[in-house]
Amino acid sequence: MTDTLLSPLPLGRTTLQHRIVLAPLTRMRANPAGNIPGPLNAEYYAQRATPGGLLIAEATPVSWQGHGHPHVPGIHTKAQIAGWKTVTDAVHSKGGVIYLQLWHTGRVSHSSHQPDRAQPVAPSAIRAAGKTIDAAFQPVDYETPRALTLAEIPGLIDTYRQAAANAVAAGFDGVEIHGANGYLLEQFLYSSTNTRTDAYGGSIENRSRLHLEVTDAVVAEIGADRTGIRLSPWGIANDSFDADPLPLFSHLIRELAKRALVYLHLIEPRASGTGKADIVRENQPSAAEIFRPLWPGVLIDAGGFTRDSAIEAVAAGHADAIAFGRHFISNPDLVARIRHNAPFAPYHRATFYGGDAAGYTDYPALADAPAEV
Ligand code: 8OZ
Repeated sequence: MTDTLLSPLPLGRTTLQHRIVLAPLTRMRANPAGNIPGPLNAEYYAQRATPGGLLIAEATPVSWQGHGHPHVPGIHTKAQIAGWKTVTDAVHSKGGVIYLQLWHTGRVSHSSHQPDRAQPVAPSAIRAAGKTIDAAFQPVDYETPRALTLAEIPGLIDTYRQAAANAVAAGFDGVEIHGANGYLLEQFLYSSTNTRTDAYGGSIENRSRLHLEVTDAVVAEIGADRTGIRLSPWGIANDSFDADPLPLFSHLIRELAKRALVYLHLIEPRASGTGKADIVRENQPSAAEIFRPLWPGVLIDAGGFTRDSAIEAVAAGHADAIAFGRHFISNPDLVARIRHNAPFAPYHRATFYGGDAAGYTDYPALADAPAEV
């Protein structure tokens, strides 16, 4: 039988009942006192949970140093673990499966988010172009980061290992390493942000090293069958750029394939960087189609999918599952809408980041939608 978007998919220690995935989405609605998830976050994720459906919870810093945005939940304190436990319990009570995305923002942080207002860290002291937001949601220029010393790298890797252990303690079914979108790991990977001359810079092997060492540490802690990774080949988010992505990602994905991870999650180049705007880059290669032959395991694909293109991508075998972001924000019952071919409700970009229930938990499901007149 041909695989379809609504057919089951074995994934690590569980079997998904369909292949529609909630993409990891930054929403900046944790309690800012301690960056702790709470009841509103539990309600949001539970609204999107379905029996055997995979939710990938938002990018979550592995340490205080990893933070780079206001009101983002962490996974490095006891209170955060307890907060996340209420989220995973709410999702599990609806039969859902939930992974946590492990994050370090690197150079695209800002000193206002750092302990003791320290300089953000990065592979090299190269500032990102453009602006970010400070702890008060005000626009500020990026700062020049401090290059991490070689001696700091084992400790950095250990923060990912500890965060994975914390995620499991918080009830997550697994973790996804955020290796994409111009954050710390991708800063190591890309030639434009990594000019190091040690074992973590220069050759493709060296620039891929941190991704692989972080992966190995997480796998050793919680198992390859609970460890996924997200990559954005040809990505341009957060002023990221690589001179020659094809050999770079071919090497990295071949190496990751040896680790038999639970999944590889790709962001299509056509949608890279669209978290912050409705831009679609046309005429880009399809990452899933290019890298599928290198990846024997489960492949999740993301980036501007519609119902039809998601059905097609799975039926054609380009991907095993499809992650939806923006449409899952405004359609808590996205899975039911896809099942019944019901229209998607439009999303409101102004309420993506920060705020309260408005634009977060108040999008109605179809059954609660006001009747058409
Ligand atoms: C939008 C705003 C802030 C962060 C990503 C975690 O791009 C993010 C993010 C997106 O992966």
